[in-house]
Amino acid sequence: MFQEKEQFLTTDEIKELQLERLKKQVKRTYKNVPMYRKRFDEAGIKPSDIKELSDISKLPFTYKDDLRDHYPYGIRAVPIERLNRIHASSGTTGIPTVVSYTSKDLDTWSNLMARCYSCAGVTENDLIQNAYGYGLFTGGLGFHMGAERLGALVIPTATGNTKRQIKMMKDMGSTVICCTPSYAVFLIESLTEEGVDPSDLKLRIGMFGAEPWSEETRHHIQSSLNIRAQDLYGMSELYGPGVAVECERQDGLHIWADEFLIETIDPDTQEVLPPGTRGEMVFTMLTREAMPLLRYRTKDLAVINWEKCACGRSHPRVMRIRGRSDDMLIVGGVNVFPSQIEDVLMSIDELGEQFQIILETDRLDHLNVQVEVSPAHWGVAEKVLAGKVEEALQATLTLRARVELVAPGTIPRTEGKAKRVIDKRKMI
Ligand code: DLL
Repeated sequence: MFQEKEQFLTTDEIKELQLERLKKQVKRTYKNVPMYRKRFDEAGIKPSDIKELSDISKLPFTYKDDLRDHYPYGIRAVPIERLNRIHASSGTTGIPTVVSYTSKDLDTWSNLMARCYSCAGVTENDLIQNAYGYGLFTGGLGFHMGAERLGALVIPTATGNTKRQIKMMKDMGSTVICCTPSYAVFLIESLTEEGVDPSDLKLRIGMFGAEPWSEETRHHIQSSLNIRAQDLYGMSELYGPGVAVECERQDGLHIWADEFLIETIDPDTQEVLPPGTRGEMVFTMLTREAMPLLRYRTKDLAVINWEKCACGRSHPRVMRIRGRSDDMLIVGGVNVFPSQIEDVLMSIDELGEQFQIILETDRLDHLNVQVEVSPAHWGVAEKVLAGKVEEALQATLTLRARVELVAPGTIPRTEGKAKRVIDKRKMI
């Protein structure tokens, strides 16, 4: 098992390491990052005020906008000459969020990703097909470095070219597939089209993340491919993939708490919430050299569970991520998460896996859900089916949705993160 000791640290050991590292990191950050020094000074805080873990609540938050304000090289505690790599994610504002790494950071990240594979049950004997995007996106290189660090064989197919993807999977005998859950769903469809029987493949584990996905989608992927579908969380600001992963119990994602200090807060009042309460995840990176983020506001909403897992690990678990506070749709005053709609749609057998949410407004907001019917049910009693879907959505969302059933294969597929929502209200 890779980094077995780190995977099985006890809660006391984790807390001790966290405090030691937090003190050091706060000192380094104050000394080397002008933005933090200014904020500490303005708030009248000194690094020596951090005496115990709960003192973290004295520190200022860091926001995505802080990274954009420091474009292009971002918040940095080392000179550019010491950087070894950058990644970037494109935002809606047009200014990319750039993140930077020293060679030690890349080493830490590789270890974290290798630990994730290992925790999910992947070993050095596996053949890992990596279908995440290589490039500025952290998915491709993150999964790649981790696979190499683990000592496995990595097949860097990257995104797209689904036919070649399937050919490699068959010919090489890939045992692990890494991609977004929405691409996995598309792969399943493509296997059927190509006439490939999943039982002829050697796949045994899938490592899926980069977007929210439902328990129903997990069942679909697991049963169609006959694999274990593991959830993995990360974001570019926190190295990339590798922050948290499910163990074989599939009962929450273990956050590697010796590297990431997690808090949950009420996004409106900014108050720190007790464990077990749903809130916005806020992360402090405990050892990152190049871009040491303190109390980074992720906007991802989740519940954290500090109870020891049945697998024996004590790293706290983030229970399935419902979505981001900025993904939440407000339709006629009602809060709706796209993942709630996904849950409902995926639980109805007659429907396919692809859907789109279209929001429109005249004076009132309208929630339209376009969903594909499964090939076996297309053209059969559609009115009855549409009524059934509308009723199921109303029961969960407490909101009326207009359902449009469409033919299998008509909603555009994506190779990376799925685009589920078209908000025409913003286009007026
Ligand atoms: O998506 C890094 C990554 C790559 C994670 C591959 C996992 C696999 P960003 O592009 O910066 O980085 O997007 C980060 O994606 O704040 C979440 O909202 C969402 N996200 C990532 N993983 C999950 C997950 C990568 N397992 C943003 N479940 C995050 C739900 C996820 N949402």
